[in-house]
Amino acid sequence: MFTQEKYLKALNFAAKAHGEQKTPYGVPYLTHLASVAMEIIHACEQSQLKIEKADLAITVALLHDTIEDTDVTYDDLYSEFGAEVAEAVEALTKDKTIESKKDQMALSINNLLTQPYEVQMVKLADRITNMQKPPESWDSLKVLNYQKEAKFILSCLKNSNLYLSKRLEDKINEYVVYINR
Ligand SMILES: [Mn+2]
Repeated sequence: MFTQEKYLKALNFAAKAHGEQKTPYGVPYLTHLASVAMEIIHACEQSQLKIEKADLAITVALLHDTIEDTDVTYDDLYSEFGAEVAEAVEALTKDKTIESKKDQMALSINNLLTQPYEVQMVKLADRITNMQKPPESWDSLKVLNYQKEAKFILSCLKNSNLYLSKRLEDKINEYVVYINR
């Protein structure tokens, strides 16, 4: 349903942009992007999303951290992938000039709510992917707050996709085992 050409264009762009960057688990950052894309591909199949919507969701999944974590700008994405993709990735980007992390997330969610469901889905898929075993360096409070934040994301974006909402709900429930470890 998704063309190889489009997938590879976004994957290669993300690979170059993230370069040597690693995940908190010490593996190349591309593994995070591939995991988010995997969640999105399953969701598109489960929900039988139209091909244009699936194309957008998968492209945005692969590019979703480029503005936030690399030198890539909105204009770069605009010229390579067009306005729809650039706006989607920008909405998925936290404004780090805002002091409080809570406000950064709230504003990003507000921006996402103006985006189509297939873009909101990427935020759910991102959090599903990030609800793995927390890094050893996190204390219980940080783990608890991460679970709370996931609940907030789910409550705001649950209408975007039933399958992903259920996936995230399950992940949030399973996460309890990490809170008092
Ligand atoms: Mn991410």
